[in-house]
Amino acid sequence: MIDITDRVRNKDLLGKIVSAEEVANWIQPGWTIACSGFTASAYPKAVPLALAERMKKDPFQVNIWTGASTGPELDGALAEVKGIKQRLPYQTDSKLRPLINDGTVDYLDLHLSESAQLTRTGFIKKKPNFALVEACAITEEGNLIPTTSLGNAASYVQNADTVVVEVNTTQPLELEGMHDVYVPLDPPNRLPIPIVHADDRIGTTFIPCTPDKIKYIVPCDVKDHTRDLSPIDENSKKMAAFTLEFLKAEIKAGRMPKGLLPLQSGVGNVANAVLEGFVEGDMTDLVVYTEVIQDAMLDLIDAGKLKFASGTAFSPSPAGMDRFYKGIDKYRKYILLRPEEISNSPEVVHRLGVIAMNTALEVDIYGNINSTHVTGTKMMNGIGGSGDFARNAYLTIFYTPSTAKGGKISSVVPFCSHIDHTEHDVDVIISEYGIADLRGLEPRTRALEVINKCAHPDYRPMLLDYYERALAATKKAATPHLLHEALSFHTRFLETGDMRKF
Ligand code: 0RQ
Repeated sequence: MIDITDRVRNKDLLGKIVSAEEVANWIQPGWTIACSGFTASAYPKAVPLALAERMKKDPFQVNIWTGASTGPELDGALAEVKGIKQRLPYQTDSKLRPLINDGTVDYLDLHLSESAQLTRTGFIKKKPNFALVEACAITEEGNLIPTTSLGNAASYVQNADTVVVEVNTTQPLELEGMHDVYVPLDPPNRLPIPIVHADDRIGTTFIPCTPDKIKYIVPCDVKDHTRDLSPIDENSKKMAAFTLEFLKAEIKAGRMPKGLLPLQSGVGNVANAVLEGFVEGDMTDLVVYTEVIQDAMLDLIDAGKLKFASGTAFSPSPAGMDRFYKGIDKYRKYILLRPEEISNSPEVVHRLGVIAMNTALEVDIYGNINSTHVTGTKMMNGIGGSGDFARNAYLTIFYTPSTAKGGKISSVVPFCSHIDHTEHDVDVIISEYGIADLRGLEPRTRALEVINKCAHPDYRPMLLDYYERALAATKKAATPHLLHEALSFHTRFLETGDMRKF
């Protein structure tokens, strides 16, 4: 067995070290397991892999709560054996997604800032059967030193009577000190979260726990399964260039300080391109208040342009992870990981005046956003933190390439087939064709701005035709729509396989 004795600093706990198989055999059908992990960082690996092996011979299901998406050793392995019944609050797994869309998995798609409170206060289930948490080490007092993300781990440990710890020897002990763990009290006792700058520390460097809560300790030497970065595509480069141009104009207009306001960016191609744009750009003293810290933040630190990055997960590519571990003494001065309830806190996002930059599946001509459901019914990933930031940010930007599926789908439509973020929360929409700045515009002007600036030229005539007919039919109503026809772009695609055919 992997030797973790030096990482279990409370020697009375050494007798609780068992194999992952022993924990997997103890788990009962129908149990709820509240896991650490946010993106492919700091999720438990050894126990889920052993559980999936057991489920191959002895099929049953459990409920899995996490911080957000996880890696293949958890979501992927359990999805493969149809071992998940309930899943919350976010996922991105290609094996899990079809099971959510065929009724096998009950998926609760939650605002990430709210997921800990919903589980802590018993709205979803009184208590999980146990919390399963990856740690670097266990202290003398039984506290847990987290690894590459915090997610909901601290709340899950607080709420559970029983805790199983995976001590991961691939996670360097130098991670100790990079976390700031603060779990708010629940109403009516909640106090203001005292963060006024992205680098403020308000909590502990460990997840509070006690030796008696810890039932089992499992050694693990499986690395975080983070993903390689895909090369930045042309559309993303164009959207990144529009963003930089737009933000420079905001500085010039006196609406933002020279070093901007704290940045939040989603994950994926556009987010990477935008952050890489900052590496090339001339803005300095940048601050990040986000969920996921990615490769580009290391580039920004090395370029001397980033003052500080606060997030809940450190989730770079495998090469970025190696680079981080090699330079950890330097990078740790710039990076802090918080529970997602704090990294995504509406209160803090609002106070700091964050610039929120997230990607949509589709946008409609009035500025509503669909981030989650393909043609209105099939779950893609989930809302994640996009709503936490979009609703509360100082400036809310959504990105979308103008088309999807090789041009057969327009990502600018008359009416979104599902709405995650309403027009009231959206300031700016950017596609590879341009920037629709919707601030201060009433809906009829917004429609023309979105169509003319962001839609693909192939689809502009159809969208203008829809808008003009809606305007006439409603006698210039505040938000003109032909309701019977509003989703016609989607039904065209479903019937003919191409929105341009009807
Ligand atoms: O499908 O892979 O089958 O081809 O959607 O689209 O263009 O690869 O974009 O990877 O940036 O993901 C909104 C899903 C975008 C993501 C979403 C199809 C397209 C492709 C993916 P294929 P791309 P991205 C912080 C913030 C919500 C959570 C969030 C997301 C697939 O950004 O999950 O913002 N956001 N979190 O073909 C039908 C359309 C489509 C479409 C794209 N209009 N109709 N299919 N696709 N547009 C992170 C966290 O919260 C952790």
